[in-house]
Amino acid sequence: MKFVVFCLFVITNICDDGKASVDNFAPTNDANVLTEFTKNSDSCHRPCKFNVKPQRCYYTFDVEPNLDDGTTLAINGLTPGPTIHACVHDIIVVQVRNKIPDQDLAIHWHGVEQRGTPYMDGVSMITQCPISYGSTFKYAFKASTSGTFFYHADSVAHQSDGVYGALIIDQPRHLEPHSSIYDFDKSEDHTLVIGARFPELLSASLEDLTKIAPRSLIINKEESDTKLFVTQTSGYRIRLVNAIALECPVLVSIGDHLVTVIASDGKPVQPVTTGVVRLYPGERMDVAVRADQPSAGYWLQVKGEEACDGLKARSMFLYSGFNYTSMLEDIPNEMTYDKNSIVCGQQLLSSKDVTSKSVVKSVYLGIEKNNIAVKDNELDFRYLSDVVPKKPFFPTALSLKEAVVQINGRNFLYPNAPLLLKPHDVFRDIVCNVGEESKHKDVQCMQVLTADVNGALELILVNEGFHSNDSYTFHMHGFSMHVVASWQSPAGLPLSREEFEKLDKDGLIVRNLQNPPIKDTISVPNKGFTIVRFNPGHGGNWMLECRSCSLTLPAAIVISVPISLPKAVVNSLPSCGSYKPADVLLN
Ligand SMILES: *[C@@H]1O[C@H](CO)[C@@H](O)[C@H](O)[C@H]1NC(C)=O
Ligand SMILES: *[C@@H]1O[C@H](CO)[C@@H](O)[C@H](O)[C@H]1NC(C)=O
Ligand SMILES: [Cu+2]
Repeated sequence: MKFVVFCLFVITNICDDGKASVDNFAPTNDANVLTEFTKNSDSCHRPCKFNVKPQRCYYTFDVEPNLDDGTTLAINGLTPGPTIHACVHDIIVVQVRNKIPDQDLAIHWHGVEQRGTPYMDGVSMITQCPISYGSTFKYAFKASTSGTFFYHADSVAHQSDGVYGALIIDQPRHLEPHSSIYDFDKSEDHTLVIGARFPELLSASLEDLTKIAPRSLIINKEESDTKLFVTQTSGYRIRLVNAIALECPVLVSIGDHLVTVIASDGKPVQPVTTGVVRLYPGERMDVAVRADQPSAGYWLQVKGEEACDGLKARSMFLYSGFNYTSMLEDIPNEMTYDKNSIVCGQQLLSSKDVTSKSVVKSVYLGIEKNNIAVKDNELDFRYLSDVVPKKPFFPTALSLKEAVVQINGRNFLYPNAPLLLKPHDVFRDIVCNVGEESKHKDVQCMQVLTADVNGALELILVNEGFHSNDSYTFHMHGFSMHVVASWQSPAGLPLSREEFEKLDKDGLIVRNLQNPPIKDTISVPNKGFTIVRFNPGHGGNWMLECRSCSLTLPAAIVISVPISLPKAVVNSLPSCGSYKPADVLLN
């Protein structure tokens, strides 16, 4: 059994200063130091020094089909999109232009807490109106904590098609708890974003996404040609991002080298050294590796699991002076490892002890794959639009052939109006409270868990496993969670709610309340559970979602922490349905 902990987040308050323009948003106490900036993209990529003025970092993302291959979407022509580099306290401003014909878009900043800017979280119909074809949305948010993050399209299909990229927030080196372990932190060269390629555009295949299997894995842009240059005896920090949306954990190893894991999901952990690490979809891991082997070229290998089983990618890990021409023809040996030596972020310990706060509310989330008895035409898997009925707001499957993953026996229903911005416009009869889903007769309802800004929450995610052998990865928006316990039945037996509650009552479930890993992305093992605790701390509507579960109907809940947004902010944001006719859009 793994244990985990819980701790109290520093609660700062909202930065709403009532200014109407989103671009002007900035915590008031910082406003005077934000004068220095340029509009060059990457203008913020600089060594982060102590006591230096924060900057505004400007980016423009044009998201459009890549005409060269016809099977990907690209940002400014690239998959992955540009890496955002900032220093902690900078303001990141990204102007997103949707040029994907007839589709709606939103970009989510994965791992960014959006304290005070919940409307910048990038979830269509929850935190914003989707960005319709031909329109632009300007995201602006504070780089409030340092670490390795990434961004991706809100839609699983758009993310799978290539709309993702790295987001690195640095801090002065002396503040990095593990900087003594490595010599160089070259995030521009040593960030590896792992993606999957598909034979066709998922977002153009609305009929049945579950039939489309990934064809290959890529590291940054390449299946096999990314190069990392190192000099002998030096130590390097390498940032790994699993940017795949499907349930594709990946294993990563670097030739004959050991790696020391120093951070998981951007948060420092007690260092652990191993030959191979596993990242679940949406997870990030920072590792330190020393070039302590004979000077040569080595293969950094990535091996897919589950939905990506059998797929591989590799990069060259090259000692300076080594002529890698010979490696171009080389096929590396199979990655070899001892299963017990695989290190996952969730089993690590936080590098700092956390302060536990007693839990106000403990909530059971039973996850199970169920056959649901509905015909295709009884379901509308899309958002509802008041303005253009049946316009596909959000690419997702339109037919349902297989069982679906549910939380407490229901699938999430996106509301008819953006919940955060227009809560009073949301139809009341689509809402169901988490824990009381059975009162709602439909398969889909908007599952809401209302939380108090100061009330520590415990979420018990039990993957019951009566009808499935799959494990699921969940991602929490807005907060980092203390993963206080995680367990999988060694006997391979399904776990019912009654059995879980009995185990817990009998004191057989040990929670690590001292130094649990602090994560935004967690794995819930099949026939097992993961227990997290967190203090909501800041208002907003925050999704807890199993992205990989949602190729048909979404498996998610929204955690609603009361907030009152200034009218001026709400009015300055685009409203839903402000569509333009299709052919005058992109001249
Ligand atoms: C690297 O090796 C190849 C073939 O072995 C050779 O043709 C090439 O000139 C070498 N490159 C350098 C920079 O030495
Ligand atoms: C799960 O695994 C067990 C044991 O291997 C097998 O008997 C069962 O059919 C599997 N269930 C599903 C839904 O695949
Ligand atoms: Cu996220």
